[in-house]
Amino acid sequence: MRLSRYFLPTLKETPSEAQIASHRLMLRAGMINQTSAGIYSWLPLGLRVLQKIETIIAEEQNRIGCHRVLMPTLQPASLWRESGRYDDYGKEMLRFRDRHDREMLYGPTNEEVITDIVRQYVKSYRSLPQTLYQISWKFRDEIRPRFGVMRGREFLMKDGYSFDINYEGAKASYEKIFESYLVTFRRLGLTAIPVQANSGAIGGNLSHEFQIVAPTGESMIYYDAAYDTLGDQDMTLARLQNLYAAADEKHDPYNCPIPLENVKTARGIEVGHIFYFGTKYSKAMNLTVQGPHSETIIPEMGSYGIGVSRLVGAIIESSHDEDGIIWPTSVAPFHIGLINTKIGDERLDKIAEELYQTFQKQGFDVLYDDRNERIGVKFADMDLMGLPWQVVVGNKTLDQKTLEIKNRKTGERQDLSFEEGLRYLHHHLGTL
Ligand code: P5A
Repeated sequence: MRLSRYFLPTLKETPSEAQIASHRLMLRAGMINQTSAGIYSWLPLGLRVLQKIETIIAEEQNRIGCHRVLMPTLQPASLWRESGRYDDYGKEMLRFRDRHDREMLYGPTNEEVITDIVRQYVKSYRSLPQTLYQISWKFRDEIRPRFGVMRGREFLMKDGYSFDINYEGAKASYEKIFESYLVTFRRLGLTAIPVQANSGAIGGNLSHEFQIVAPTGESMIYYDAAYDTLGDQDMTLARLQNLYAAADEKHDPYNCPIPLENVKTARGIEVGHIFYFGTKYSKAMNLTVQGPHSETIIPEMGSYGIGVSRLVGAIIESSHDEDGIIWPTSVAPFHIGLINTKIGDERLDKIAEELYQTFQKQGFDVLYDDRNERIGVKFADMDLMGLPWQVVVGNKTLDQKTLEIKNRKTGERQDLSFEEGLRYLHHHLGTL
C-alpha cells in the first residue's frame, strides 16, 4: 500500500473525548470514526486489524470442529417471547416495528435464533453434539457507552452455541471452547485469565470470563498470585485444579479459597465470556431430539462469546507506549512500514520503489510512506501506527548500500545490507 494514495486520516491533536490510551490512539491513527455515541465506522487501517482478529478467531473455532454460520442482526420479538427474555431484557434492547407493525429488535445476542434453527432440523441424538458460531454485529443500548470500541453500543461479537444430549457432553463442549479460547487469545498476543463469573442475562450456573489485566479495565478481578508466573499450559492446569480467580460480583472475601497472602486484585478487560445453561432455551422453545431408545431428550446448551471489536482496544491497552501503538505481528495491519526519507531524490525513489515491489513479491504486507512530508512527521506517524518493523532508506542507503531496520517494540535499530535485511525480516516475521 502506498501511503500517498491510502485513506489514513491521522490526527496530530489528542481528541479531547478520549479518556483511555486505546481510544486516543485508535482515533489518532485513523482507525475508527465515531458516527454516533458508541457507534463507529471502521476506516481502512482499523478494518485490517479487525479482520485479522476475526480470521484468527475463526481458524481456532474451525480447528476444534465448530461450524461458522451467519444469522441476521434483526430478529422478531416473537422468538424472545418464547424464551421469556423479551420482557426481561430491558432498555439495552433496541426494539422497533416493521411496516406491518410486527415487533422487531436488533439482536444483542443470538441464543433464540440459533435454538429456532436447530429445532427445525435436528431431530435425532445422532446429529449431536454440534457447535455453531458466527461473527456478527450486535446492538446493546448501553447506558454509558465509553472508551471507544471497548464499550460500544454496536459491536462485533463472535458468538457460538453448543448442543449436546447430556450434561457430560455439554461440559466437554464447554471445556473444549475454554481451552481453545486460551489458545486464541495467545495468538492475539494476549494472556487472558479465566475467572469465575456470574451469568447475568444469559442465564445458567457455570460461567467464566476471560480477562486481560489492564489498569483501565472495567472489571475488578481477584486471583491467585501463582497466575503471574504461569505459562499457557499451566493456565489449563490451573483451571483443572481450580486455582481461584473471580470477578468482583462473584468474589466473597469471607469464603475465598485463596490463602489471604496470595490474593491479588487487578483491573481487567473482559474479552470473552462463556456460559453453560443446560436446557434453559431448549426447554422453553421446545427443542427436543429422539434418543437411542426412542426417548425424548431435551438438548443441553452453552454459549460462548468473544468481544471482537473490543479486542482491538484491549490489544492496544496492553501494548503501546508514549509514541503510539505496538502491534503484535499476528494482528498488525501491515508487517512493515517502508520510509523513504528523501522523496524526489531519483536514486532513492528508485531504490525504495524496488524494495516496495520486492517486499510484496516475497509475501510481506508493506505500507510504503511515499508522501512528500517532513521526515519527522513520517517517523512520528509510523510510530503511532505501530507496525512491527520499520525499514528506512536514506543517505546511508546511498553511501553504504544499507537499510536501517527498526523494531517498533524494542526500538532497536540495525543497518543491514539489502540481502541481510530481507533475510532478517523473513526470520523475524516467520515467513521463511
Ligand atoms: C455469549 C455468546 C453473550 O452475549 N451470548 C452469545 C453470550 N455474552 S456477553 O458476555 O454478554 O458478551 C460476549 C462478549 O462481548 C463483548 N461485549 C462488548 N464489546 C463491546 N461493547 C459492548 N457493549 C460489549 N458487550 C459485550 C465482551 O467481550 C463480552 O465478553
